[in-house]
Amino acid sequence: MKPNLINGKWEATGHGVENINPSDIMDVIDVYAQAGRAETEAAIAAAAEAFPAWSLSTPQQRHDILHRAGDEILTRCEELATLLAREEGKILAEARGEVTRAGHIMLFFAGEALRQRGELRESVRPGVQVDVTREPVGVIGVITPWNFPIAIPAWKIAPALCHGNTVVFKPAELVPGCAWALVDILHRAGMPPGVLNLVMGKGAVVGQTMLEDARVDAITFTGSQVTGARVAAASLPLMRKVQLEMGGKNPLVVLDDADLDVAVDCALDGAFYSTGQRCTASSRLIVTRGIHDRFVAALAERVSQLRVGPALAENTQIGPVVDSIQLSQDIDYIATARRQGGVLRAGGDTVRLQTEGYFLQPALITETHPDMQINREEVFGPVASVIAVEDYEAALAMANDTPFGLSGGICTTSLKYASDFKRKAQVGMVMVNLPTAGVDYHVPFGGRKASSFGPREQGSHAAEFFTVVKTAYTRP
Ligand code: UN1
Repeated sequence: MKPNLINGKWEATGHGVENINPSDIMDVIDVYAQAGRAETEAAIAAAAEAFPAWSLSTPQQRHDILHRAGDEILTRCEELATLLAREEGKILAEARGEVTRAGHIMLFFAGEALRQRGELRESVRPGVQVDVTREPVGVIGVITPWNFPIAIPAWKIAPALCHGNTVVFKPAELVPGCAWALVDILHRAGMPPGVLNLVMGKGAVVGQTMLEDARVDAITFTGSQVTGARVAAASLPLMRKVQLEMGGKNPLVVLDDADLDVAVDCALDGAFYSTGQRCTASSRLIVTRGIHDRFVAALAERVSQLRVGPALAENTQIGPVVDSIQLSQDIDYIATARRQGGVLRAGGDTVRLQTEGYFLQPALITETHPDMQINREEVFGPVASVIAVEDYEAALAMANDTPFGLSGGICTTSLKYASDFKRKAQVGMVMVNLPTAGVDYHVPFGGRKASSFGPREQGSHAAEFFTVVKTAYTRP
């Protein structure tokens, strides 16, 4: 059984749960310890106790640990990618990309530890100096989703540690393998006891304990809107900082003047790669009339040719859906879309293979209206819908007609429309002639409206959440 890490010790307390491969449900990857309330409280206490010393550790010490961890992740890329593909279902090529991203994130924040910035200001009063510095926040609760099992934990834990905070990390129940590997790597890279704690287990137990404990100074969360709202509600009475990354219903606008091949490639990647299980997925394809039929025909052709298969098979393009609950949800969304008048132009059926897994042929649904369920709610699967519109103005209005605001894209050869869309799309990230998903690791990540709450993740902007500002006045 793989244990939890509490106060620098591996603790295999409580019972264990099996980690199952969604490409082959007979394949048990390993058994992982489940923390209860007592273990979670011990982890929080350890993080609180470790904070004063770690907050005063030198940038060199933090740099060296994160650098060693980044190097190890990159050196073990193939092995970690195999684990990721096996436990989450992302295909091997995508898993390699994600592991590499996690390694690069560690190295970026290793460097960031050495790039601490402050400001020296002249006071408005004579003889007084003012300096503005950033200090760590304290104990950070890190709650991560299953869809990026190593990259999202890396992009929350690395900045937390880099800026001098201590961490209590609760990974998603479906993907403890990558979480355990990441914590093991950081632990051996030299984390002092208590600075990084791993508590695998149920949201209702581990997550709930973290929410209730006032010693947790800040929580960074990626997951569903419902859980995000719970994190916010529990944190407000404690005046706790929160950073929430939740769903998306991301538009990809395709205009008449788009390069058809570019538009089809963007839609295929953005909507269906990673089995559509990305909060940045292009799930609403908003297409102007002049290109609509050509675009739909070309995309439907490509979608029906996508090779669905086991994540570890080298020629697979689309891996399985993560579990049976998600699969039946995806199927329900497709059925409701058809009942409400959508036309299933490609895919949408489950796929039987040699191994039993959660395989679904990606689905393209056309002739949809903006008020249909498929265009309002996040599916989080390989399902995309097409909405036909008259012109650019209608496309922009449609793109913004959603409670979400994470990413948005436009395919066009017009500088005028591209510039206008970049300015007016109500999203945190906007892409021109690129898929709405697949982001860089060194620049801010996040959205608006119901998609995100709190400061941005990633890059130098991560300091906003993982530090607090201090203004010091001195009369020498
Ligand atoms: C990406 O599109 O490269 O949960 C990353 C998610 C996002 C990460 C998307 N937080 O899907």
